[in-house]
Amino acid sequence: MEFCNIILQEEGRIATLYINRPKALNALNEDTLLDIKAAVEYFGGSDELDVLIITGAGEKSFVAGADISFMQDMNAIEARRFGMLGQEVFRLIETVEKPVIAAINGFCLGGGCELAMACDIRICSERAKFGQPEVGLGVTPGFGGTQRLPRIVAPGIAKLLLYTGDIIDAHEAFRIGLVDKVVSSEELMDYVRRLAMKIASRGQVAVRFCKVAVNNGLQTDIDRAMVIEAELFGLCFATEDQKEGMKAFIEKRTADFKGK
Ligand code: DAK
Repeated sequence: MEFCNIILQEEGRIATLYINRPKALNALNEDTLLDIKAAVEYFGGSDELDVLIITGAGEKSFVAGADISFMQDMNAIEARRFGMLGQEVFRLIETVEKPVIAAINGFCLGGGCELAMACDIRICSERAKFGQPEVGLGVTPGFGGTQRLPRIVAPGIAKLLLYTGDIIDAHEAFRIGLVDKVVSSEELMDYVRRLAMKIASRGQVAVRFCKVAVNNGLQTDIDRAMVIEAELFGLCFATEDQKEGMKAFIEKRTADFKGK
């Protein structure tokens, strides 16, 4: 596939998407969002790929935000369209029925933090910095930040970050629950690849159903959420993976899942 501003690498059943505009600290313009959209659609539709890792090319940045130069002279209609494109792409990441892991290697600001929040799991290096600095530019976050941040961290902490635009370090991001693990810069990609491979070694129908159950269950009340879980749990018993997983346990061997 041809992309302008990303690199998509495949290794076994893992795909790694590098946002690749290091000169602009990987800031997101329209072309980059369209590249990400095409790559996620490809990943979602591929029978060969189980887990997607999203990271930033270069040493310094995951994504330093939406591209300020690109947005600067937009009128209201253009800004609305750009906001809706970002929302659509990030919602696609959130709803694609396969795990997506953010490997956050540096600046994770504005649209970058919003991209990371759309991923299922966030692992960062000790060098990572997080924030929603949009109010300092006279705008609100536009790619879902006002909605996902208070769903991930406590609402008061989300408002603290949104109202001040303050930048926090990796350990503070971990403390408030914005990231799930902090590792050294040198370790980051190895750690995330090992995590992706571990997830890919499990029954993939079940992994995907877990994503659906968590995401859909969080959108509704607990009684309806339990029904969602029960239906997906039941459906697992229509898969070869369930037969193989339980047979392998009884036979004291490692399961050989086929994702069917
Ligand atoms: N956009 C465009 N270029 C950027 C950029 C960005 N977000 N961030 C960095 N760059 C560029 C810099 O302009 C510089 O380019 P040159 O001058 O070399 O050509 C290059 O990357 C290196 O940056 P610095 O020289 O500034 O590097 P430093 O190490 O000194 O500083 C920094 C790193 C990350 C602290 C600093 O670059 C910075 O503050 N960047 C901006 C961070 C930021 O404010 N991010 C939030 C962006 S706003 C909406 C839609 C979307 C959004 C909102 C509304 N609607 C449609 C309603 C989303 C908004 C955002 O994400």
